[in-house]
Formats: sequence, C-alpha cells, structure tokens
Amino acid sequence: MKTILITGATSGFGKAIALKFAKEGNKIIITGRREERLKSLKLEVESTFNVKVLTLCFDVRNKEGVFKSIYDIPEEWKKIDILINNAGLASGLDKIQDGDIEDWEKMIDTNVKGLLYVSKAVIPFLIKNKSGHIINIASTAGKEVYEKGNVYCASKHAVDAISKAMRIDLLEHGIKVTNIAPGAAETEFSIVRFHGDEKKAKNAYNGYQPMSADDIANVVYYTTTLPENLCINDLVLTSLAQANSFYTYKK
Ligand code: NDP
Ligand code: 8X3
Repeated sequence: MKTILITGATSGFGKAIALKFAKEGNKIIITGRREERLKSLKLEVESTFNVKVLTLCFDVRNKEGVFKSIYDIPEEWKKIDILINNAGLASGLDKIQDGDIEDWEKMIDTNVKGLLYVSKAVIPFLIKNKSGHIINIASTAGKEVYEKGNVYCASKHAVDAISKAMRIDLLEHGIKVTNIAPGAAETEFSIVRFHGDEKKAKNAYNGYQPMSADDIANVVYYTTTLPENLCINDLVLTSLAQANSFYTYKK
C-alpha cells in the first residue's frame, strides 16, 4: 500500500486517477479548490474501496496556502510515495494578438508556478524517504504548438522542461519522474477553457472519439507498477483519431 498525493482531484483526470489508485488499495491525498467535491469523493472512495483518504483544500496558485496545507499533513500521511501534479487548465483559445492577459496569468500561475510550489513542498518528504515518484501531467500541447494555443502550449512546454530538469536533479535521491503528455480527452477541460460555454466545449469533441479520464488514469497507474529499476520518463498518449497537437482526423 502506497500513499499518493493527487492535485486537481475534484474532476477529470485527477478524480479518475484518485479512484484508480484507491481501487488498487492505496491511501490517497486528494486536493483541489472545491471542498464539497473533495468531501463527496472522500465518502465515495472510503465506502467503496475501504481505503483512507485525506482531503486538502487549496488553490495551487496560493504559495502560502500550498506550503501550509502540505506541512500540516498529519504525521501518518507524511510518507508520500507518489506525487501526481495534475491540477491545471486552459483558459481561452485566442490568437496571441487577441489574448486576455488574465487568462494568460491564470494558466502560467496554475500550470507552471502552482506545479512548482506543490513540488517544492512535497520533494523534501520524498528525499527523506530516499524514494518516490513524481508524475507531471503535461500535454501534447507541451510537445507542439497549435494555432491559438500560444500561452497554454507555453505553459505545458514549461511542464515538459520541468519534468526533464527534475529527473536530472532528483536522480541522486532515487526519485522517478514521469512526464505524461495526453492529447484530447473529454473532461471539464474544454468547459473551463471556454469559460463555461458548454456548447463550445462539446464541439471540441465533434467528429471523433476523444480519450476518457479513465484512459489517462489507467496509463498513469501503469507507470507506477514497473520494477524499482525502471522508469517511464516521457509518455505521449492520444486517441486513435489524433496524430499530434494539431492534426485530428474528424469525420
Ligand atoms: P478538469 O477541468 O476536468 O480538471 C482540472 C482539475 O484541476 C480540477 O480538479 C481543478 O480543481 C484543478 N485545478 C484547476 N485550477 C486549480 C487551482 N488553481 N488550484 C487547485 N486546483 C486546480 O480538466 P482535466 O482533468 O482534463 O485536466 C487535468 C490536467 O490535464 C490539466 O493539467 C490539463 O492541462 C491536463 N490535460 C488535459 C487534457 C484534456 O484534453 N482534458 C489533455 C492534456 C492535458 P478545482 O477547480 O476544484 O480547484
Ligand atoms: C489539452 C489538450 O489539445 O487542448 O492539453 O491542447 S489540447
């Protein structure tokens, strides 16, 4: 039984990842801003899988909040084995000349700075344990840039670079770092990207079958089941309809 800390567990990939690890008998620490969703996921997981769940409600952009929440974790939860940096978002889809600076800041503050704050707070626990695994949820948007993707793509390219850098720096401590780069998957992602416009969000998945959150959760889980001496460093996964960041075959 391991202890897994998952950011952004109130929806989409993070929730599916939490359910998968719990189903496999692990203790999970679930985080996000929406406390009600954290509470109801805790109830669901504890009653279905009979494993322990700790909820931590914080905004990853709030530096003090992140450090306080993680340092205050009860002693029996401090042996974290796996950190899954998943919390993130796209906000807006506009050409660079039309982009909204607030959207840009939201993406950079969450996807890059938030990931760094959580990592900085958790890494000392992993170093102390002389083992551990960090899984960063990047994106195909972190591999190639697409039209109107500008700042979101930049933030995910940063995640890609941070994963590479973490792997080098943490090698001496026996900590694995896996960068996961999914293509399109249907979650609340597009609803958030289009600022709550559900029709526009639905259109993003017209004419092809995107991946599901469960697909991502199963692959994330798989990367944690390898022998101690093996690490998947970088993994790109898409549905069969998608070749890369900008080419999807739509019927
Ligand atoms: P969802 O919108 O369904 O889930 C996003 C999660 O991130 C929520 O749990 C949300 O929790 C959390 N989150 C967002 N902002 C913050 C914040 N400031 N502080 C704390 N938590 C936050 O989207 P997905 O599940 O699809 O996205 C998960 C990750 O996967 C993101 O990093 C996204 O960029 C990436 N990704 C998504 C793809 C897709 O096509 N869906 C493809 C490739 C990568 P709450 O609102 O409660 O805080
Ligand atoms: C999310 C997938 O295609 O919108 O990272 O960039 S995409």
